[in-house]
Amino acid sequence: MEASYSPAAIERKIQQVWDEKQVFKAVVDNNKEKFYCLSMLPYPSGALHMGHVRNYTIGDVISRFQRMQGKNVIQPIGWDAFGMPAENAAIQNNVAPAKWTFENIDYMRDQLKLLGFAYDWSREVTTCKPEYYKWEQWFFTRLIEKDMAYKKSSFVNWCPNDLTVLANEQVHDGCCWRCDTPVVRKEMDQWFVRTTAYAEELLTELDNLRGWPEEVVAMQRNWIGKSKGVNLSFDIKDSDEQVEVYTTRPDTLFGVTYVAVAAGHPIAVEAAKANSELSGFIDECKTSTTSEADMATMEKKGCATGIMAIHPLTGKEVPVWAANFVLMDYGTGAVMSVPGHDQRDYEFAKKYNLDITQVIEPEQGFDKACDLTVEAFTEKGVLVNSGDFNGQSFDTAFEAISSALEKMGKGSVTTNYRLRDWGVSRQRYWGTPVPVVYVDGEAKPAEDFPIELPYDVVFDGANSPIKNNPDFEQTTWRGQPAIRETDTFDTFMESSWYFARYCTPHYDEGMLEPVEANYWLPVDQYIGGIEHATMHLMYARFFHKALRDEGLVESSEPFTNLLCQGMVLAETWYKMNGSTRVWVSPDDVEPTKDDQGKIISGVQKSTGDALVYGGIAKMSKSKMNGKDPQAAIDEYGADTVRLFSMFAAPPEQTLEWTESGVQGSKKFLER
Ligand code: ANZ
Repeated sequence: MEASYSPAAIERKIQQVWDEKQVFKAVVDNNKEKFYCLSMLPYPSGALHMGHVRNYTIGDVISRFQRMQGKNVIQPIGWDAFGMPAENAAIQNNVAPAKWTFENIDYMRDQLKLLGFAYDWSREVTTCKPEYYKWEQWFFTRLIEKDMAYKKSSFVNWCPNDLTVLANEQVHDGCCWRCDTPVVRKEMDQWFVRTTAYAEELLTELDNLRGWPEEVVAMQRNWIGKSKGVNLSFDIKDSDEQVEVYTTRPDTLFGVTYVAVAAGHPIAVEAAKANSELSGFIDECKTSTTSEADMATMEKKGCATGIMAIHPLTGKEVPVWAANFVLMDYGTGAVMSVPGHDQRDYEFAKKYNLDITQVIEPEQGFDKACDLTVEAFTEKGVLVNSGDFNGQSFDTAFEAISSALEKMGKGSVTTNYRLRDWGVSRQRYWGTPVPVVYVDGEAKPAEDFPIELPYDVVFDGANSPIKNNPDFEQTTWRGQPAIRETDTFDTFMESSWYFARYCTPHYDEGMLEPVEANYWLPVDQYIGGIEHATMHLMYARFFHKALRDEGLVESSEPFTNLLCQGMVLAETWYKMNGSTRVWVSPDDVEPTKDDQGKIISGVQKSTGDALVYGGIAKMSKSKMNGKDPQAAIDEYGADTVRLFSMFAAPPEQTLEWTESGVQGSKKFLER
């Protein structure tokens, strides 16, 4: 018999009774209104942090409230269990990623139970298990068959430290989001999912997401980046060829003084064959990063191609340059450069001594000065130096110039999206194997699922143990010898449909059982961090539409209401060691405050050293200011921790963790 009556022991006992009676087991009940409450699933990194505790407490409170309203509530939880930290831990500590992951899950599941969350544990989903990912593999082969997934060679962001490809979104200031290593460009074969096929629907349905924070909707809108412009072509002098450019400012056409093409553009590549300076420049561009954010700020560089283009309206000749700020995979990979009215073109023209012509003048009464000796004038205004179009406004000129071009067969109005197809190949081991085999080098969608990732592996440095491994690679396809794809999926694939699988977690005849899936979906309340505003939430919306078009779900959007909880903050303290800051845990500080309660200074309890107060910041390992939920539970009990996370701040706002606040919550409960 257990002799201890500690709060933790009591909570464990309660949870055990709940589990046995399956108190929170959600079943389809057509007599009741359903409510699907979901917190974003955790990555099993080792232990819960306060951000988890806050998110899950919010979800638990909402679920409880909805249950009290008489609704049939589903509140599931699971594990986003593939991903690189498991591999890095494996390399460092010599333990297989599977073992590391499953141990972490066991530990964190206990922590969740200790916190008393009313989950339906019978629906627990673990994404690294074949019974989960085999359906993702099956679905991917369906996408291939529908031409919604394809393979192509492309320049990718490559992290030389993690030995893997990164999505554009995973490159921050030219560096890897995980390890901060400068990212390089590399040409590789990659699998892509055609997210762009849904660009327009992803955009228009944002208008119906009234239960989402406006900020997230705006971020998604920018991410999709729809623009209306004109594709128009310049003839190439002494040739039958043309160069096509994409512009959103056809009104500035008379101000074009050069054409700039991406370093990878066929025109540049062709011209480089007889031009060593140009080929050197192209090589240089191949290795430097080109995330779109960097493009705006990096030093503009270029090289003349020696080719002349002919202006479609004036007939004047303008030089063609290869330039590092032109993206190969946006628009047509070429731009008409208008240095008078585009700042990038301006900087480039100044650097290489190219002409700058004014063709737009501020409208009367407009208060921004136009001085082309200082910078480009980028506002819309009235046309000048533009022949028959002088005096026209932006809208009139857009119409008039594009229809003039159209009549000549030299241009047409088009729509462009910034959204790119989603590159899903990763070169690491701990992920879902891409379900493709090669027969005589030709890619074929796999036919038997799952294609299992071997759990028992030995690591040799950072290289994936399934690469160059005959046991994994060699297989057959319809009786013929075949070679398996050894890339794995980006882990965002698993988190793009888990919310649907929770509805029918053990169904084995298909990816989803339609009656149950359609009863619960869409999720009524989704809760997660704002950092997922673009990637995860965009991919999940895309996936849901793809599931719909496969006939698996009826709804078009996965999440009706979205709550982005604020970050959990805490005080930071440090001392100086030479010129570096050494951060000290707030638990180890004796602060001195003035009579208003404002912190003036502090002393480190363990050493007696004087400390500097560093202000309030997001809890993080690097600043040593994270409060371990386990320690808080041991000290105050789970109820106090839950109460404090709900009452110290509204859910959307930041929450400052203070010991005095927590003690207040405890006193309240005791009373
Ligand atoms: C001439 C021009 C004049 C432009 C001007 C802007 C201002 P959004 O709105 O984001 O779609 N552009 C087109 N393709 C490009 C590429 N592959 N790489 C880099 N830049 C590219 O941006 C469209 C504008 O971005 C286009 O309009 C083009 O520059 C540039 F006063 O054309 B513009």
